[in-house]
Amino acid sequence: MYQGRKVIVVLPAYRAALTLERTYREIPFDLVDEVVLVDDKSPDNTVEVARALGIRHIVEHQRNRGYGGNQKSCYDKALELGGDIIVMLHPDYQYTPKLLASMITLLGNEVYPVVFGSRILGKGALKGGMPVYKYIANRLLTFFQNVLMGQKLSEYHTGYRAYTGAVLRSIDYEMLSDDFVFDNEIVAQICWQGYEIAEITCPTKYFEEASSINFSRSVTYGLGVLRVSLRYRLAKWGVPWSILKGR
Ligand SMILES: Nc1nc2c(ncn2[C@@H]2O[C@H](COP(=O)(O)OP(=O)(O)O)[C@@H](O)[C@H]2O)c(=O)[nH]1
Ligand SMILES: [Mg+2]
Repeated sequence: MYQGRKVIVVLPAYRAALTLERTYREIPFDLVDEVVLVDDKSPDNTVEVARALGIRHIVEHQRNRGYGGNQKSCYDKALELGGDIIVMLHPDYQYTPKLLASMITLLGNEVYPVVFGSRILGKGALKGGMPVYKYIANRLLTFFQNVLMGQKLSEYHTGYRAYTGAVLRSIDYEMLSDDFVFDNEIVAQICWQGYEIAEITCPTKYFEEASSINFSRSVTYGLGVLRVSLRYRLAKWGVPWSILKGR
């Protein structure tokens, strides 16, 4: 609990057996009430590791639905458990759980309803091993999207995000893609509702065991980001886009 609010960390998992334990052990359980792990039909023993760690809320997908589909199950479960502050933490240890307290505090004190851990604020992205092509694409896509959506984010592509339960209850995330572009479409829903997104500086970590979107799926994702930005701008000019209607 924080300031009387129920705090839930959701872990979207796929092939996370090698990194789940060190991610889980750094979660601040003085603040975090529940942990939800959704396994996306991992071919490794991710679920066994989760059980051995004593994670109480484990949801197992019967088929691999993808990163977006995984998140939908994460948020459904977190809202079902009455989450007021919901933080998505990738179980591949690419994002440090040590920033959870700062993200929870920002939401818990009602300063902002959404907060992202930005790998672009500060100078760590390339030093942390982000491939150069991803870094350049990140910068260009972010610039393009800021212009078209009238926003001023340092990046749209981080996987480290925290939302209040109220925000997630007000947007219809079920209708979004099951693929990686889910992370970009949900930003469009949030901005359309007028919620402000805070950003905190977050270290970048790329290493052997960590999972990372490959080149061809990055291209699909990048094209998806361009589509989201253009549809959002068109919606501002009156061309309706179904995902933008609230719940
Ligand atoms: N690659 C992949 N990751 C998935 C899938 N379902 C859930 N995930 C989880 O989604 C998160 C993001 O995926 P990842 O490959 O790490 O992409 P990254 O954001 O480029 O590092 C990780 O925590 C994965 O475990 C899936 O079908 N494929
Ligand atoms: Mg990753």
